[in-house]
Amino acid sequence: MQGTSSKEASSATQSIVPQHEIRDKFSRAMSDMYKKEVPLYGDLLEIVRGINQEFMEQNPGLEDELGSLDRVSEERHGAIRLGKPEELGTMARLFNVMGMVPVGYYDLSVANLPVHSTAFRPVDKDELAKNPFRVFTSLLRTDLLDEETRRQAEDSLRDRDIFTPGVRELIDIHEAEGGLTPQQADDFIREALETFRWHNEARVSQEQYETFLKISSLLADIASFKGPHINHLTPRVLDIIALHEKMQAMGIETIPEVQGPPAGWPILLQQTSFRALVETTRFPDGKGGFEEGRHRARFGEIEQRHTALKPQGMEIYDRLTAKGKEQGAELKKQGEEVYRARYQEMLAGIFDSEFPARTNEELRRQDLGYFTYELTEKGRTDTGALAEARKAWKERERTDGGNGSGLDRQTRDILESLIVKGLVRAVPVTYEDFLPVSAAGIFKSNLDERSGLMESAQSSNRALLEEALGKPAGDYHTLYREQEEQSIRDILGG
Ligand code: OOG
Ligand code: NI
Repeated sequence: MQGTSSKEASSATQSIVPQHEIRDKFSRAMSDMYKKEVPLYGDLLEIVRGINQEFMEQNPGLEDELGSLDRVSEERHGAIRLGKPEELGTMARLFNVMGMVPVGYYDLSVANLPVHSTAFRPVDKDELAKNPFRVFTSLLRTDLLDEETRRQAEDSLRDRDIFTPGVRELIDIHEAEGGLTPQQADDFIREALETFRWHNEARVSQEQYETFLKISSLLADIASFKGPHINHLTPRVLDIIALHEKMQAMGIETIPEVQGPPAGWPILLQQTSFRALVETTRFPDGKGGFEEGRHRARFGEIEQRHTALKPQGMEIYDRLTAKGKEQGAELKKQGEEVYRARYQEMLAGIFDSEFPARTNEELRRQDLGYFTYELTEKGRTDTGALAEARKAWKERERTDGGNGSGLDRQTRDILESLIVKGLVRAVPVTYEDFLPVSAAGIFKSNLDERSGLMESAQSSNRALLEEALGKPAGDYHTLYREQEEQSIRDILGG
Protein backbone atom coordinates (compact mmCIF):
# COMPACT_ATOMS: atom_id res chain seq x y z
CA MET A 1 0.00 0.00 0.00
CA GLN A 2 1.25 3.39 -1.07
CA GLY A 3 3.19 4.91 1.82
CA THR A 4 0.86 3.47 4.43
CA SER A 5 1.96 0.69 6.73
CA SER A 6 -0.45 -2.20 6.81
CA LYS A 7 -0.39 -2.16 10.59
CA GLU A 8 -1.86 1.29 10.54
CA ALA A 9 -4.42 0.60 7.88
CA SER A 10 -5.77 -2.43 9.68
CA SER A 11 -5.91 -0.80 13.07
CA ALA A 12 -9.51 0.13 13.73
CA THR A 13 -8.52 2.14 16.77
CA GLN A 14 -6.46 4.64 14.74
CA SER A 15 -7.87 8.11 15.07
CA ILE A 16 -9.64 9.60 12.08
CA VAL A 17 -8.51 13.04 10.93
CA PRO A 18 -11.37 15.59 10.75
CA GLN A 19 -12.16 16.52 7.15
CA HIS A 20 -11.53 20.22 7.73
CA GLU A 21 -7.98 19.43 8.77
CA ILE A 22 -7.30 17.56 5.54
CA ARG A 23 -8.94 20.39 3.57
CA ASP A 24 -6.90 23.03 5.37
CA LYS A 25 -3.61 21.19 4.85
CA PHE A 26 -4.42 20.45 1.25
CA SER A 27 -5.28 24.07 0.53
CA ARG A 28 -1.97 25.18 2.06
CA ALA A 29 0.00 22.53 0.18
CA MET A 30 -1.65 23.60 -3.06
CA SER A 31 -0.80 27.22 -2.30
CA ASP A 32 2.86 26.34 -1.66
CA MET A 33 2.99 24.41 -4.92
CA TYR A 34 1.39 27.24 -6.89
CA LYS A 35 3.82 29.76 -5.38
CA LYS A 36 6.64 27.77 -6.92
CA GLU A 37 4.86 27.32 -10.23
CA VAL A 38 3.59 30.92 -10.57
CA PRO A 39 5.85 33.23 -8.52
CA LEU A 40 3.64 36.27 -9.13
CA TYR A 41 0.95 34.49 -7.09
CA GLY A 42 3.28 34.53 -4.09
CA ASP A 43 3.93 38.26 -4.52
CA LEU A 44 0.18 38.89 -4.67
CA LEU A 45 -0.41 36.96 -1.45
CA GLU A 46 1.95 39.37 0.31
CA ILE A 47 0.16 42.39 -1.12
CA VAL A 48 -3.25 40.99 -0.21
CA ARG A 49 -2.14 40.34 3.34
CA GLY A 50 -0.85 43.88 3.66
CA ILE A 51 -4.11 45.38 2.38
CA ASN A 52 -6.17 43.10 4.64
CA GLN A 53 -4.12 43.99 7.69
CA GLU A 54 -4.53 47.69 7.06
CA PHE A 55 -8.25 47.27 6.40
CA MET A 56 -8.79 45.34 9.62
CA GLU A 57 -6.87 47.89 11.65
CA GLN A 58 -9.07 50.64 10.22
CA ASN A 59 -12.26 48.68 10.81
CA PRO A 60 -12.02 47.15 14.27
CA GLY A 61 -14.92 44.84 14.95
CA LEU A 62 -14.68 43.25 11.53
CA GLU A 63 -13.08 40.18 13.06
CA ASP A 64 -16.46 39.18 14.49
CA GLU A 65 -17.85 38.91 11.01
CA LEU A 66 -14.83 37.73 9.05
CA GLY A 67 -12.62 35.89 11.47
CA SER A 68 -8.99 36.72 12.17
CA LEU A 69 -6.55 38.18 9.68
CA ASP A 70 -4.94 34.75 9.43
CA ARG A 71 -8.25 33.11 8.71
CA VAL A 72 -9.15 35.61 5.95
CA SER A 73 -5.68 35.57 4.47
CA GLU A 74 -5.74 31.76 4.30
CA GLU A 75 -9.03 31.76 2.39
CA ARG A 76 -8.92 30.96 -1.31
CA HIS A 77 -10.52 29.21 -4.25
CA GLY A 78 -8.97 27.35 -7.16
CA ALA A 79 -10.14 26.24 -10.58
CA ILE A 80 -9.59 23.19 -12.77
CA ARG A 81 -10.96 21.99 -16.10
CA LEU A 82 -11.61 18.31 -16.71
CA GLY A 83 -11.94 16.44 -19.97
CA LYS A 84 -13.98 13.32 -19.28
CA PRO A 85 -17.07 12.44 -17.24
CA GLU A 86 -15.12 9.72 -15.33
CA GLU A 87 -12.59 12.34 -14.29
CA LEU A 88 -15.34 14.43 -12.74
CA GLY A 89 -16.83 11.37 -11.04
CA THR A 90 -13.52 10.49 -9.36
CA MET A 91 -12.82 14.16 -8.60
CA ALA A 92 -16.15 14.34 -6.73
CA ARG A 93 -15.03 11.40 -4.59
CA LEU A 94 -11.59 12.97 -4.06
CA PHE A 95 -13.05 16.27 -2.86
CA ASN A 96 -15.49 14.38 -0.67
CA VAL A 97 -12.53 13.13 1.39
CA MET A 98 -12.05 16.77 2.40
CA GLY A 99 -15.73 17.46 3.03
CA MET A 100 -16.19 19.35 -0.24
CA VAL A 101 -19.37 18.66 -2.22
CA PRO A 102 -20.64 20.02 -5.55
CA VAL A 103 -22.78 23.14 -5.29
CA GLY A 104 -24.34 25.03 -8.18
CA TYR A 105 -24.55 24.53 -11.93
CA TYR A 106 -22.82 27.08 -14.16
CA ASP A 107 -23.64 26.97 -17.83
CA LEU A 108 -20.77 28.57 -19.74
CA SER A 109 -22.15 27.71 -23.16
CA VAL A 110 -24.02 31.02 -23.02
CA ALA A 111 -20.58 32.63 -23.33
CA ASN A 112 -19.61 30.30 -26.17
CA LEU A 113 -17.35 28.24 -23.96
CA PRO A 114 -17.54 24.46 -24.40
CA VAL A 115 -17.77 23.66 -20.67
CA HIS A 116 -20.18 23.52 -17.79
CA SER A 117 -19.16 23.73 -14.18
CA THR A 118 -19.89 23.27 -10.51
CA ALA A 119 -18.01 24.31 -7.39
CA PHE A 120 -16.81 21.88 -4.73
CA ARG A 121 -16.97 23.39 -1.28
CA PRO A 122 -17.92 22.70 2.33
CA VAL A 123 -21.54 23.55 3.13
CA ASP A 124 -21.98 23.55 6.92
CA LYS A 125 -21.58 26.85 8.66
CA ASP A 126 -18.95 25.50 11.06
CA GLU A 127 -17.02 23.84 8.26
CA LEU A 128 -17.05 27.07 6.24
CA ALA A 129 -15.82 28.97 9.26
CA LYS A 130 -12.91 26.57 9.67
CA ASN A 131 -11.79 26.67 6.05
CA PRO A 132 -14.06 27.53 3.12
CA PHE A 133 -11.67 26.24 0.41
CA ARG A 134 -13.55 25.89 -2.90
CA VAL A 135 -12.61 24.61 -6.33
CA PHE A 136 -14.49 25.80 -9.40
CA THR A 137 -14.53 22.68 -11.56
CA SER A 138 -15.41 22.61 -15.25
CA LEU A 139 -16.06 19.69 -17.55
CA LEU A 140 -15.52 19.76 -21.29
CA ARG A 141 -18.75 19.40 -23.25
CA THR A 142 -17.82 17.36 -26.28
CA ASP A 143 -21.50 17.56 -27.32
CA LEU A 144 -20.84 21.21 -28.24
CA LEU A 145 -17.94 20.39 -30.56
CA ASP A 146 -18.23 19.55 -34.24
CA GLU A 147 -17.84 15.88 -35.06
CA GLU A 148 -14.24 15.99 -36.24
CA THR A 149 -13.04 18.04 -33.28
CA ARG A 150 -14.99 15.85 -30.87
CA ARG A 151 -13.24 12.79 -32.27
CA GLN A 152 -9.82 14.42 -31.88
CA ALA A 153 -10.55 15.48 -28.31
CA GLU A 154 -11.86 12.05 -27.38
CA ASP A 155 -8.85 10.37 -28.99
CA SER A 156 -6.49 12.50 -26.97
CA LEU A 157 -8.33 11.99 -23.69
CA ARG A 158 -9.39 8.35 -24.02
CA ASP A 159 -6.57 6.67 -22.11
CA ARG A 160 -5.57 9.64 -19.97
CA ASP A 161 -5.51 8.90 -16.24
CA ILE A 162 -5.16 12.01 -14.11
CA PHE A 163 -5.17 10.22 -10.74
CA THR A 164 -2.29 8.31 -9.13
CA PRO A 165 -2.94 4.70 -8.02
CA GLY A 166 -2.17 5.88 -4.49
CA VAL A 167 -4.89 8.51 -4.41
CA ARG A 168 -7.44 6.10 -5.85
CA GLU A 169 -6.62 3.63 -3.10
CA LEU A 170 -6.90 6.26 -0.37
CA ILE A 171 -10.27 7.45 -1.72
CA ASP A 172 -11.48 3.84 -1.49
CA ILE A 173 -10.18 3.57 2.07
CA HIS A 174 -11.90 6.81 3.03
CA GLU A 175 -15.19 5.48 1.69
CA ALA A 176 -14.83 2.05 3.28
CA GLU A 177 -13.58 3.22 6.68
CA GLY A 178 -15.39 6.53 6.93
CA GLY A 179 -12.16 8.54 7.19
CA LEU A 180 -8.38 8.56 7.04
CA THR A 181 -5.74 8.15 9.73
CA PRO A 182 -3.11 10.90 10.12
CA GLN A 183 -0.57 9.02 8.01
CA GLN A 184 -3.16 8.24 5.33
CA ALA A 185 -4.29 11.88 5.30
CA ASP A 186 -0.72 13.06 4.66
CA ASP A 187 -0.31 10.47 1.91
CA PHE A 188 -3.64 11.54 0.43
CA ILE A 189 -2.56 15.19 0.26
CA ARG A 190 0.73 14.32 -1.40
CA GLU A 191 -0.90 11.97 -3.92
CA ALA A 192 -3.85 14.25 -4.67
CA LEU A 193 -1.52 17.18 -5.39
CA GLU A 194 -0.05 15.21 -8.30
CA THR A 195 -3.33 15.64 -10.18
CA PHE A 196 -3.19 19.43 -9.88
CA ARG A 197 0.45 19.90 -10.74
CA TRP A 198 1.69 21.51 -13.97
CA HIS A 199 3.20 18.94 -16.36
CA ASN A 200 5.10 20.63 -19.12
CA GLU A 201 4.98 17.63 -21.40
CA ALA A 202 1.92 17.69 -23.60
CA ARG A 203 0.04 14.56 -24.67
CA VAL A 204 -0.51 15.70 -28.24
CA SER A 205 1.65 16.97 -31.08
CA GLN A 206 2.13 20.68 -31.52
CA GLU A 207 0.05 20.45 -34.68
CA GLN A 208 -2.90 18.90 -32.84
CA TYR A 209 -2.52 21.50 -30.10
CA GLU A 210 -2.65 24.29 -32.68
CA THR A 211 -5.75 22.73 -34.23
CA PHE A 212 -7.51 22.71 -30.85
CA LEU A 213 -6.30 26.23 -30.17
CA LYS A 214 -7.86 27.55 -33.36
CA ILE A 215 -11.24 26.21 -32.32
CA SER A 216 -11.09 27.14 -28.66
CA SER A 217 -8.17 27.86 -26.38
CA LEU A 218 -10.15 26.33 -23.55
CA LEU A 219 -10.35 23.10 -25.52
CA ALA A 220 -6.60 23.22 -26.15
CA ASP A 221 -5.96 23.64 -22.44
CA ILE A 222 -8.21 20.74 -21.52
CA ALA A 223 -7.42 18.19 -24.22
CA SER A 224 -3.67 18.56 -24.79
CA PHE A 225 -2.14 17.92 -21.39
CA LYS A 226 -1.51 15.15 -18.89
CA GLY A 227 -3.60 16.62 -16.15
CA PRO A 228 -5.98 19.40 -15.15
CA HIS A 229 -3.28 21.74 -13.82
CA ILE A 230 -4.71 24.15 -11.27
CA ASN A 231 -5.17 27.28 -13.36
CA HIS A 232 -5.49 29.86 -10.60
CA LEU A 233 -5.72 30.20 -6.83
CA THR A 234 -7.62 33.20 -5.62
CA PRO A 235 -7.03 34.85 -2.24
CA ARG A 236 -9.69 36.96 -0.55
CA VAL A 237 -8.94 40.65 -0.26
CA LEU A 238 -10.89 43.13 1.84
CA ASP A 239 -10.44 46.13 -0.49
CA ILE A 240 -10.36 45.16 -4.13
CA ILE A 241 -10.05 48.66 -5.51
CA ALA A 242 -6.90 49.29 -3.47
CA LEU A 243 -5.59 46.02 -4.82
CA HIS A 244 -6.53 46.69 -8.45
CA GLU A 245 -4.76 50.04 -8.27
CA LYS A 246 -1.70 48.53 -6.65
CA MET A 247 -1.48 45.86 -9.34
CA GLN A 248 -1.70 48.45 -12.08
CA ALA A 249 0.90 50.63 -10.40
CA MET A 250 3.21 47.63 -10.29
CA GLY A 251 2.77 47.19 -14.01
CA ILE A 252 0.94 43.87 -13.67
CA GLU A 253 -1.29 43.41 -16.68
CA THR A 254 -4.81 43.03 -15.23
CA ILE A 255 -8.11 42.53 -16.99
CA PRO A 256 -9.60 45.93 -17.78
CA GLU A 257 -12.52 45.82 -15.39
CA VAL A 258 -13.22 44.51 -11.92
CA GLN A 259 -15.75 41.72 -12.50
CA GLY A 260 -19.00 41.73 -10.53
CA PRO A 261 -20.88 44.56 -8.83
CA PRO A 262 -19.28 48.02 -8.64
CA ALA A 263 -16.87 48.73 -5.80
CA GLY A 264 -18.46 49.70 -2.53
CA TRP A 265 -21.57 47.58 -2.97
CA PRO A 266 -21.63 44.92 -0.26
CA ILE A 267 -23.10 42.24 -2.50
CA LEU A 268 -21.89 38.96 -4.01
CA LEU A 269 -18.29 39.15 -5.13
CA GLN A 270 -15.89 41.30 -7.09
CA GLN A 271 -12.92 39.80 -8.88
CA THR A 272 -9.89 40.97 -10.77
CA SER A 273 -7.17 38.94 -12.43
CA PHE A 274 -3.80 39.20 -14.12
CA ARG A 275 -3.16 37.67 -17.48
CA ALA A 276 -1.97 34.13 -17.89
CA LEU A 277 1.72 33.34 -18.01
CA VAL A 278 3.37 32.01 -21.09
CA GLU A 279 4.80 28.65 -20.12
CA THR A 280 7.15 26.55 -22.17
CA THR A 281 5.74 23.24 -23.14
CA ARG A 282 7.24 20.12 -24.73
CA PHE A 283 5.15 18.57 -27.48
CA PRO A 284 5.92 14.99 -28.59
CA ASP A 285 7.30 15.11 -32.13
CA GLY A 286 6.20 11.61 -33.07
CA LYS A 287 9.82 10.43 -33.42
CA GLY A 288 10.44 9.79 -29.76
CA GLY A 289 11.58 13.35 -29.10
CA PHE A 290 9.96 16.66 -28.27
CA GLU A 291 9.63 20.09 -29.77
CA GLU A 292 9.37 23.14 -27.64
CA GLY A 293 6.25 25.27 -27.70
CA ARG A 294 4.25 27.62 -25.55
CA HIS A 295 0.98 27.50 -23.63
CA ARG A 296 -0.94 30.21 -21.83
CA ALA A 297 -3.47 29.16 -19.24
CA ARG A 298 -2.44 29.84 -15.69
CA PHE A 299 -3.19 33.18 -14.18
CA GLY A 300 -3.84 35.02 -10.94
CA GLU A 301 -7.10 36.24 -9.53
CA ILE A 302 -8.12 38.08 -6.38
CA GLU A 303 -11.60 38.50 -5.01
CA GLN A 304 -13.62 40.36 -2.43
CA ARG A 305 -16.64 38.53 -1.03
CA HIS A 306 -19.81 40.05 0.36
CA THR A 307 -23.43 39.26 1.20
CA ALA A 308 -25.31 36.51 -0.63
CA LEU A 309 -28.39 37.79 -2.47
CA LYS A 310 -31.81 36.16 -2.43
CA PRO A 311 -33.38 35.34 -5.80
CA GLN A 312 -35.26 38.65 -5.78
CA GLY A 313 -31.97 40.53 -5.23
CA MET A 314 -30.15 38.39 -7.76
CA GLU A 315 -32.78 39.21 -10.36
CA ILE A 316 -32.08 42.92 -10.03
CA TYR A 317 -28.33 42.26 -10.04
CA ASP A 318 -28.55 40.21 -13.23
CA ARG A 319 -30.66 42.83 -14.96
CA LEU A 320 -28.27 45.67 -14.08
CA THR A 321 -25.24 43.61 -15.01
CA ALA A 322 -26.73 42.91 -18.43
CA LYS A 323 -27.32 46.62 -18.83
CA GLY A 324 -23.73 47.35 -17.81
CA LYS A 325 -22.51 44.85 -20.38
CA GLU A 326 -24.48 46.52 -23.13
CA GLN A 327 -23.19 49.97 -22.22
CA GLY A 328 -19.71 48.49 -21.83
CA ALA A 329 -19.88 47.22 -25.39
CA GLU A 330 -20.64 50.78 -26.51
CA LEU A 331 -17.62 52.06 -24.56
CA LYS A 332 -15.43 49.40 -26.13
CA LYS A 333 -16.27 50.76 -29.54
CA GLN A 334 -14.45 53.91 -28.48
CA GLY A 335 -11.34 51.90 -27.72
CA GLU A 336 -9.76 49.92 -24.91
CA GLU A 337 -8.41 53.09 -23.24
CA VAL A 338 -11.84 54.66 -22.99
CA TYR A 339 -13.28 51.39 -21.75
CA ARG A 340 -10.65 51.02 -19.04
CA ALA A 341 -11.09 54.58 -17.92
CA ARG A 342 -14.88 54.73 -17.87
CA TYR A 343 -16.30 51.23 -17.30
CA GLN A 344 -16.21 51.30 -13.49
CA GLU A 345 -17.90 54.68 -13.29
CA MET A 346 -20.54 53.68 -15.83
CA LEU A 347 -21.45 50.54 -13.87
CA ALA A 348 -21.50 52.43 -10.58
CA GLY A 349 -23.90 54.92 -12.17
CA ILE A 350 -26.33 52.17 -13.11
CA PHE A 351 -26.27 50.64 -9.63
CA ASP A 352 -26.51 54.04 -7.91
CA SER A 353 -29.73 54.81 -9.65
CA GLU A 354 -31.28 51.36 -9.88
CA PHE A 355 -30.10 48.97 -7.17
CA PRO A 356 -32.40 49.64 -4.22
CA ALA A 357 -30.06 48.76 -1.36
CA ARG A 358 -26.69 50.38 -0.75
CA THR A 359 -25.86 48.83 2.63
CA ASN A 360 -26.31 45.55 4.45
CA GLU A 361 -28.93 47.21 6.61
CA GLU A 362 -30.93 48.14 3.50
CA LEU A 363 -30.47 44.70 2.02
CA ARG A 364 -31.98 43.23 5.17
CA ARG A 365 -34.86 45.66 5.44
CA GLN A 366 -35.84 44.98 1.85
CA ASP A 367 -35.27 41.25 2.23
CA LEU A 368 -32.86 41.17 -0.71
CA GLY A 369 -29.98 39.37 1.00
CA TYR A 370 -29.48 36.42 3.34
CA PHE A 371 -28.80 37.04 7.00
CA THR A 372 -28.46 34.94 10.11
CA TYR A 373 -29.75 36.24 13.41
CA GLU A 374 -28.21 35.86 16.82
CA LEU A 375 -28.99 37.01 20.31
CA THR A 376 -26.97 39.89 21.70
CA GLU A 377 -25.69 39.88 25.27
CA LYS A 378 -28.83 41.77 26.23
CA GLY A 379 -31.02 39.27 24.33
CA ARG A 380 -29.54 36.40 26.26
CA THR A 381 -30.39 37.94 29.63
CA ASP A 382 -33.69 39.73 28.90
CA THR A 383 -35.79 36.58 28.50
CA GLY A 384 -39.08 38.36 29.16
CA ALA A 385 -38.87 40.47 26.03
CA LEU A 386 -38.05 37.41 24.02
CA ALA A 387 -40.96 35.36 25.36
CA GLU A 388 -43.40 37.84 23.87
CA ALA A 389 -41.73 37.71 20.48
CA ARG A 390 -41.67 33.93 20.57
CA LYS A 391 -45.37 33.82 21.30
CA ALA A 392 -46.12 36.20 18.44
CA TRP A 393 -43.97 34.14 16.10
CA LYS A 394 -45.76 30.92 17.06
CA GLU A 395 -49.12 32.52 16.36
CA ARG A 396 -48.17 34.23 13.12
CA GLU A 397 -50.11 33.43 10.00
CA ARG A 398 -47.99 31.35 7.72
CA THR A 399 -47.89 33.41 4.61
CA ASP A 400 -45.37 33.06 1.89
CA GLY A 401 -42.91 35.92 1.62
CA GLY A 402 -43.97 36.37 -1.98
CA ASN A 403 -41.32 34.10 -3.40
CA GLY A 404 -39.30 31.06 -2.45
CA SER A 405 -36.63 32.70 -0.36
CA GLY A 406 -38.41 35.67 1.14
CA LEU A 407 -39.29 35.83 4.82
CA ASP A 408 -42.92 36.43 5.67
CA ARG A 409 -43.91 39.92 6.74
CA GLN A 410 -44.64 39.05 10.36
CA THR A 411 -41.35 37.27 10.91
CA ARG A 412 -39.53 40.27 9.48
CA ASP A 413 -41.45 42.66 11.74
CA ILE A 414 -40.75 40.56 14.82
CA LEU A 415 -37.03 40.38 14.02
CA GLU A 416 -36.89 44.08 13.24
CA SER A 417 -38.38 45.04 16.56
CA LEU A 418 -35.92 42.75 18.38
CA ILE A 419 -33.05 44.37 16.49
CA VAL A 420 -34.32 47.84 17.36
CA LYS A 421 -34.51 46.82 21.03
CA GLY A 422 -30.92 45.60 20.85
CA LEU A 423 -31.85 42.00 21.63
CA VAL A 424 -30.92 40.51 18.30
CA ARG A 425 -28.15 41.13 15.80
CA ALA A 426 -28.28 40.37 12.07
CA VAL A 427 -25.12 38.97 10.46
CA PRO A 428 -24.85 38.98 6.65
CA VAL A 429 -24.31 35.56 5.08
CA THR A 430 -21.19 35.62 2.91
CA TYR A 431 -21.65 34.59 -0.71
CA GLU A 432 -19.65 31.35 -1.01
CA ASP A 433 -20.31 30.68 -4.68
CA PHE A 434 -19.51 32.09 -8.12
CA LEU A 435 -21.05 34.31 -10.77
CA PRO A 436 -21.50 32.84 -14.22
CA VAL A 437 -21.06 36.19 -15.96
CA SER A 438 -17.89 36.94 -14.00
CA ALA A 439 -16.66 33.41 -14.58
CA ALA A 440 -17.12 33.82 -18.32
CA GLY A 441 -15.26 37.12 -18.15
CA ILE A 442 -12.43 35.52 -16.19
CA PHE A 443 -12.18 32.53 -18.53
CA LYS A 444 -12.19 34.71 -21.60
CA SER A 445 -9.84 37.47 -20.66
CA ASN A 446 -7.24 34.93 -19.79
CA LEU A 447 -7.51 32.67 -22.74
CA ASP A 448 -7.72 34.91 -25.78
CA GLU A 449 -10.86 32.91 -26.42
CA ARG A 450 -11.64 32.99 -30.11
CA SER A 451 -14.35 30.41 -30.36
CA GLY A 452 -16.49 30.77 -33.44
CA LEU A 453 -17.66 27.24 -33.25
CA MET A 454 -20.10 27.12 -30.41
CA GLU A 455 -22.28 30.04 -31.46
CA SER A 456 -25.20 27.85 -32.48
CA ALA A 457 -24.76 25.32 -29.72
CA GLN A 458 -25.85 27.23 -26.64
CA SER A 459 -27.71 24.94 -24.32
CA SER A 460 -27.50 24.12 -20.66
CA ASN A 461 -27.41 20.52 -19.56
CA ARG A 462 -27.40 20.10 -15.80
CA ALA A 463 -28.44 16.44 -16.05
CA LEU A 464 -25.32 15.63 -18.06
CA LEU A 465 -23.05 17.20 -15.44
CA GLU A 466 -24.84 15.48 -12.58
CA GLU A 467 -24.63 12.13 -14.30
CA ALA A 468 -20.86 12.55 -14.45
CA LEU A 469 -20.75 13.75 -10.84
CA GLY A 470 -22.66 10.71 -9.71
CA LYS A 471 -24.83 12.94 -7.54
CA PRO A 472 -26.85 16.12 -7.82
CA ALA A 473 -25.13 19.47 -7.41
CA GLY A 474 -26.57 21.25 -4.38
CA ASP A 475 -28.65 24.39 -4.76
CA TYR A 476 -26.96 27.34 -3.10
CA HIS A 477 -30.16 29.27 -2.49
CA THR A 478 -31.51 26.31 -0.54
CA LEU A 479 -28.32 26.22 1.53
CA TYR A 480 -28.38 29.95 2.34
CA ARG A 481 -32.11 29.87 3.09
CA GLU A 482 -31.71 26.94 5.47
CA GLN A 483 -28.98 28.80 7.33
CA GLU A 484 -31.19 31.85 7.70
CA GLU A 485 -34.26 29.86 8.74
CA GLN A 486 -32.33 27.76 11.23
CA SER A 487 -31.00 30.86 12.96
CA ILE A 488 -34.52 32.28 13.22
CA ARG A 489 -35.89 29.02 14.65
CA ASP A 490 -33.04 29.00 17.18
CA ILE A 491 -34.11 32.41 18.46
CA LEU A 492 -37.85 32.41 18.08
CA GLY A 493 -38.72 28.73 18.18
CA GLY A 494 -37.27 28.18 21.68
C1 OOG B 1 -12.63 29.14 -14.09
C2 OOG B 1 -13.14 30.54 -14.18
C3 OOG B 1 -14.18 30.82 -13.11
C4 OOG B 1 -14.24 32.35 -11.07
O1 OOG B 1 -13.66 32.77 -10.08
O2 OOG B 1 -15.31 32.84 -11.47
C5 OOG B 1 -13.62 31.22 -11.80
C6 OOG B 1 -11.55 28.80 -15.06
O3 OOG B 1 -10.94 29.69 -15.68
O4 OOG B 1 -11.29 27.58 -15.20
O5 OOG B 1 -12.68 30.70 -11.28
NI1 NI C 1 -11.71 32.08 -9.99
